[in-house]
Amino acid sequence: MAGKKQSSTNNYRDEDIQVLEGLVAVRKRPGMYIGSTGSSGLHHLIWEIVDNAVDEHLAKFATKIDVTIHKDQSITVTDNGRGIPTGMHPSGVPTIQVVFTVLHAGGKFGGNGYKKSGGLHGVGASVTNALSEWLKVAVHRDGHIYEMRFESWTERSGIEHVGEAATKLRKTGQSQMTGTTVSFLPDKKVFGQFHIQADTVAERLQEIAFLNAGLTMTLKDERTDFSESYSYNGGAKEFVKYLNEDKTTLNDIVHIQGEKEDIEVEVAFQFHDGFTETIASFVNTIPTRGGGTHETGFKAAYTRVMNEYARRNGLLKEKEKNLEGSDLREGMMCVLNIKMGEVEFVGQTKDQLGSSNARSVVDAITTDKLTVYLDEHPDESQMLLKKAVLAFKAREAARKAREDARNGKKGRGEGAMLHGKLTPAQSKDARRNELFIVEGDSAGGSAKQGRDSRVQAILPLKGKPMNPEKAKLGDILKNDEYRAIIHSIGAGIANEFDVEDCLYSKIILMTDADMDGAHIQVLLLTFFYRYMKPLIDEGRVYIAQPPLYKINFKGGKNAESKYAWTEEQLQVALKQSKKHAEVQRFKGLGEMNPDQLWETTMNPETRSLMQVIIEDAAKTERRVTTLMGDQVDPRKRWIMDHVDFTEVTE
Ligand code: 1YM
Repeated sequence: MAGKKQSSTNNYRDEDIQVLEGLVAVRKRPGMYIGSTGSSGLHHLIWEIVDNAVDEHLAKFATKIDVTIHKDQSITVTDNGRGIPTGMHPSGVPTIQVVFTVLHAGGKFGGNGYKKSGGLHGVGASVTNALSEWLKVAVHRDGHIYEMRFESWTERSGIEHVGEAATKLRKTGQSQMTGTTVSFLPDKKVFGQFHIQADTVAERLQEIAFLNAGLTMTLKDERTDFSESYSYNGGAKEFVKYLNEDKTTLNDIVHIQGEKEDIEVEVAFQFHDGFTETIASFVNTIPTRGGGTHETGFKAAYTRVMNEYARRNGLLKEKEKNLEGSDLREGMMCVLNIKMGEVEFVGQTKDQLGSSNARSVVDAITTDKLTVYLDEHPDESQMLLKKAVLAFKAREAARKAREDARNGKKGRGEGAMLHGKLTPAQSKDARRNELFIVEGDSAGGSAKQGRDSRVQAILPLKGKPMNPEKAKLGDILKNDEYRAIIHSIGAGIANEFDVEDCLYSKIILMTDADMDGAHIQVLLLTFFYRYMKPLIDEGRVYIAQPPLYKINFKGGKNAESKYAWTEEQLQVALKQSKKHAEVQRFKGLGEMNPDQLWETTMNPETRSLMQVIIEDAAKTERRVTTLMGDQVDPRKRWIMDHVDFTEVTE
């Protein structure tokens, strides 16, 4: 037995060392664990802790989660669940210590209450600890209060200590309540001078509340005295109502709920008079922006059930083709939330549900419930089907007109739209071709001369396009700039848009690096989002990254110049050269000659492009409406919250 004791002591040491290495790794490469050390990564620290509290709700124990942002920007998250177990872990340290110092520990060894957790997705509370100056836990459980504190610090010799236990697990009082409180201060050494954004937190808490009927989420910001509480009994249904708030809706919200094979499914959807299809999907309250098996199951069932209904009721003749999913879902606002155990995420960014049983379960439940719903609501069903038939016909007609135009036949007036603005690429290969939409004629001129004419097409725009969020489709079709874009892309617009017909693999927005350029970008992105969304969904929209500075080195015969895209690059370039340098801040693309524009911004070998993606469907939909729509108050509030007016810009 002595031998055994010896070895268990050794194990404890081994384990301890491993633990330290784990957290040091997080410090060394935070991006690997939280994506970035910018604002998104900073807020990730909060999500990790909140996720554990939400898991405790999913395990059916917690009903309330409170988040407080303190004046010093430390954060406190409290839940009223069972409290993290306060016993010893087999490795010889308290379980609480393992939860906060071992990577991926969340929910792995706590027993069976944790079935429907997002645990595997979140990298765990230990990451929050690793990137905090300090973190403390208080657990109310079994009549006692237990506390423990962790700290990160650097010895004078330079040795780093990351998220180490700074106290033992101590009993500090008595309590008849149960629950967990975690407080932490994000480390400035990691995040610099950071700012916790109250409304980013509020939005996520509200989203969680929508997705978990019966869970109350509260937020208190002690910096501003803001406080809010979110609690919804309608779940996904209320979420859809909220998302469609400013829209003209066409039907009552359809709400589908069911459980099968231990997977809970909740879907709510409602149609509006726009064309955009928004499916905000979640697994255990975690957004799955890449979609996945649950979305596939829903879409397949929806398409099948609607077509079957149409045939049963004579709305589709025997000879007619089935209606396509995209036609049926035009203008659909949908929230899909499932709760399941052993979640499997796939895809490069792990934001896609891979679990195959989710597909069949969501399909089966949607099929059952939707069939009943359609039979009970014949008027609505007919209206939705007629709408899809119209969408289908419009798309087919538009496609035929485009084909005719391309084959030299005259479309109905469409051929006249081909004006001299676009400089096309020589190649007709859509898989290789790129379209540059360029701000201003002078930059357009440089781009034309500098481009690779085989595969790069240039479309210069004059001035600012109109705000598509405030315009009607009719106005857009009359607008010269938008007409030129629609025609150049060649795939129609709105409900007639068909990404298959798009003539380019990449649509690249190239604007000046100033306020006007940024504004044009936002207007064009709104246009693509509202009227050609499949282009964004397929990852075909990009933003060019022209350099911000040109550094002209003087002296001697061989005067040379360099470019810098960031302030840091500029400083490095200046330090590296001993020659006298003159820094020029680029005011616009037009200041570059064709060769320079090619080299810095257009050459696929040397350029860098920013790909436009939709991270969170619900959030994007809300943001576009707030920032681009016609209501002024919500926009003002957002701007006051997000824009730092002390920053001096030229
Ligand atoms: C404010 C953050 O972390 N709550 C929380 C965490 C746990 C439990 C309850 C819990 C889980 C289990 C059993 C179980 C966690 N426990 C663990 C582990 N709120 C917050 N509330 N009893 C309590 O998994 O069966 C990790 S998280 F692993 F220790 F069980």
